[in-house]
Amino acid sequence: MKLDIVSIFPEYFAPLEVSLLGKARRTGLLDVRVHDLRRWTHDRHNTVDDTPYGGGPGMVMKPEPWGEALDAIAPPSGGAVPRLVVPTPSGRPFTQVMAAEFAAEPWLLFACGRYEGIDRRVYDEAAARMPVTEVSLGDFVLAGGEVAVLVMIEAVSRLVPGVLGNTDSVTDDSFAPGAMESLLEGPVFTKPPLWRDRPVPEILLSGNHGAIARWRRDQALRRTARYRPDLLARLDRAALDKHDLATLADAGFPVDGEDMAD
Ligand code: 6GU
Repeated sequence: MKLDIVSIFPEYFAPLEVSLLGKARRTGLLDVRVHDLRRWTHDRHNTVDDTPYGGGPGMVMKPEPWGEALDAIAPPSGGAVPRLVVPTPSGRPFTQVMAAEFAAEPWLLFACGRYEGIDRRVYDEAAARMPVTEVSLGDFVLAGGEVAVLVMIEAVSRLVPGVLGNTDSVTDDSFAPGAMESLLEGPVFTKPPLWRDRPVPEILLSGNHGAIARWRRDQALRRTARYRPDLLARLDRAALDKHDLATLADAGFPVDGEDMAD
């Protein structure tokens, strides 16, 4: 998978040399290129921003350097086109589903805005020749898109086949498609079985895999009820058995039975 990143702070991306992602780059699974936007400026001060038309606070990123950057990285006459991903608090929410969709793409181009954002015409022109997705990490404001891009690249890369050592370690994740789709993962334990007078839950030592799966699902349901009641509303009722319904009712979130009319 090809990943291009354009930023006025290329140093932000040093962590992509480390750990899982560093290894995936060295083995050729990920081809990451970081570009300094100022390379596509032509004035003495390498200006990338200007005051907003219509007034208001802050500065807006000028269209010219961005236009040249996108043309250089993804030439208009070239065959393949990347998906342009722009981090912004006013974008669509980034989710595990979106991460999986991005992981299936051959080429992503991340455009890191700073200040109040990038001149809108850059998006409009890019959208005429490549897919463009504006993405938000949540309801808070970062000073720039760089850290958001690091977050997205980590979430996407671990879904690229071969990047994680153990391929099934993603299937139990919170938000993983399947049984955990709308559930938060519960607690985990390892040796020793007794630590500072605190035992590991006995069921996990029982060797009864059915009972362990049931216990883990209960923990996930309870944790989701506590921290993310909004996710419970998304649970597929048909996928809830009697035990799930009892667990949720006990956690204070009774779910209507199928016999109840909506
Ligand atoms: Cl993706 N970018 C910025 N600058 N701020 C954010 C964000 C992204 N997501 C939440 N806040």
